[in-house]
Amino acid sequence: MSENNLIAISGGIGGAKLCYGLDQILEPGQLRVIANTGDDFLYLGFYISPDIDTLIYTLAEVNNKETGWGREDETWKTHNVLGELGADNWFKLGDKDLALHLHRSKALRNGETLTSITQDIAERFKLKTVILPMSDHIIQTVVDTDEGSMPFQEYFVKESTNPKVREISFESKHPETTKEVLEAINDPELSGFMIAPSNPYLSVDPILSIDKIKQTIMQSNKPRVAVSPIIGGDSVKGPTAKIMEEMGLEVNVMTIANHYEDLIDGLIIDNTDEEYIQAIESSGIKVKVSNILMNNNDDKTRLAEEAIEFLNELS
Ligand code: GDP
Ligand code: FO1
Repeated sequence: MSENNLIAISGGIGGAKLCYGLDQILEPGQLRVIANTGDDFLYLGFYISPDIDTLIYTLAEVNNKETGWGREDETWKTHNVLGELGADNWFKLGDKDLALHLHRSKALRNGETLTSITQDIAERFKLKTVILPMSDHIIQTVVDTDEGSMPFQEYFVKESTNPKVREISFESKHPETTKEVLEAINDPELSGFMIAPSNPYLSVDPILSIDKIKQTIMQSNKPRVAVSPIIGGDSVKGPTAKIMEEMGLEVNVMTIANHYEDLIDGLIIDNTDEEYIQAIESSGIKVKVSNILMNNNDDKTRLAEEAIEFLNELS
């Protein structure tokens, strides 16, 4: 695997599974993940960056395997006391997790960038993969629903994704990326791009909403492959399928192919979705069929190996 230098574009839970597999088989520094920060928000005065943290905890193997977010062996003393005090505790911060938020928030207040404090935290967790926030500025995913417009975490956690989604937008005074992201995309040694199986609308689109990221990727002559987050007409976890229905989209891999049509050269779909091969290939996207459900670490490394092989075939 020494010749592979990859960029993965990822949200948190689903995307982190593939990133874990890639991280396991690549050499240190060969994987750079451009991470979604559209979910970031200020909560109890702290800066929370859930997808970056999910990626760090997952790659460091300290993540909570049941929820997909937060840390394993967590305690909830602060969360419980916040409840007793009548303070906000709808967004559950474990005690260990909270230490990270305290540390990062102080660094940001002292003028550090999100990119540099993320790099510092990743090094403390001994990661061999580089996690690059999509931006050092606030770019807020806003969900317009039948119950009004709300920031992402209010929709996702406070309202438990119950409101019906009408539109998703990304609000920012500075919709800019970082020099680190652009350098990574323009690296002459780069082998290609992998779009991880994250929620396309809520986790990948915020990254692609930054014009300079999308344009620079489109100008690159390196191959681009996505792994479908939809299997057999449903999402594996989370509200992807529900949101697709609410936005009037058919819940299948063809819709995922159409969504990424101008961006990707190849799409990896599940064995159960073989019937879509022809239709997707006629839209100009090459298809690889595999078992893309990642139930354990072996699944993650096997799928990562297959995705790299596919990327190399397309280069
Ligand atoms: P994020 O979008 O990666 O931040 O995490 P979410 O939990 O919001 O979305 C998870 C997405 O990943 C959903 O669309 C899931 O269907 C998808 N996903 C989760 N686990 C797997 C998996 O094992 N295989 C595939 N192909 N997709 C997955
Ligand atoms: N997701 C929830 O559904 N409920 C929570 O209370 C919650 C807390 C939380 C704390 C830290 C963190 O890094 C993530 C957390 N998440 C929680 C997940 C978060 O909402 C993510 O943005 C989503 O999983 C989408 O990627």
